[in-house]
Amino acid sequence: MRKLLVATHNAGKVREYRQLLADLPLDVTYLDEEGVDFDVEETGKSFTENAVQKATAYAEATGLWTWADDSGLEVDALDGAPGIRSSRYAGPGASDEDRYRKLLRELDGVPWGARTARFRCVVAITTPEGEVRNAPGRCEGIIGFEPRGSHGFGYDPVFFLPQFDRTMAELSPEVKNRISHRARAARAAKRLLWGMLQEVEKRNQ
Ligand code: ITT
Repeated sequence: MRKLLVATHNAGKVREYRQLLADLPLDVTYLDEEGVDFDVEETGKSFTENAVQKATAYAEATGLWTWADDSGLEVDALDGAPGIRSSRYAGPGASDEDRYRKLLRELDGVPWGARTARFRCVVAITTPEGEVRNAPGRCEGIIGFEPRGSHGFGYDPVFFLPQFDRTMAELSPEVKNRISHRARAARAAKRLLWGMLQEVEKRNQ
């Protein structure tokens, strides 16, 4: 079976993609499993540029079909910050909790109605031949006043979803994987991937 490298070092993402890609006719593998231990610097100005940069670099290095994403949180009251800097928001070596605590401090005094935010994700897929496709996904919510819940990762404990009356970290993994920015981007990207695989089959016939 053809291998698909999911190019991330984030254990939370690995867990979610294992579930989301389980039904593909592909052998899904990860950077650690492949012994790939270098990092790709994210120098792009958008989630799309960074996702394409990651997918391309790891496909070139490994010769495998590669799936990479870039994701983050945009907070309206902070003009879209932390945005593409979401993983670096509290500096190097910071934990998920350091990052969401910093976010809560920055939003101190901002009322409920002005705490609107969204998670964004772009998935990029590249082939070793250099073909590239990408798909976006987003999920709207509100930054709560305090963390709640223990599922998920990253900013999930402070990302409140009014339609569920729960934070993302209070949702079961199954529900998060249906409604999240990553799930939406992944569903669209899976369709693109099917198309790419079928094109290759046709060319090889
Ligand atoms: P890779 O680059 O190795 O994939 P990363 O953690 O650096 O891992 P990103 O560059 O995509 O990933 O940064 C995303 C950051 O945004 C991540 O550190 C989280 O803090 C946050 N984030 C992304 N998706 C999230 C989600 O589903 N729930 C909570 N926080 C999320």
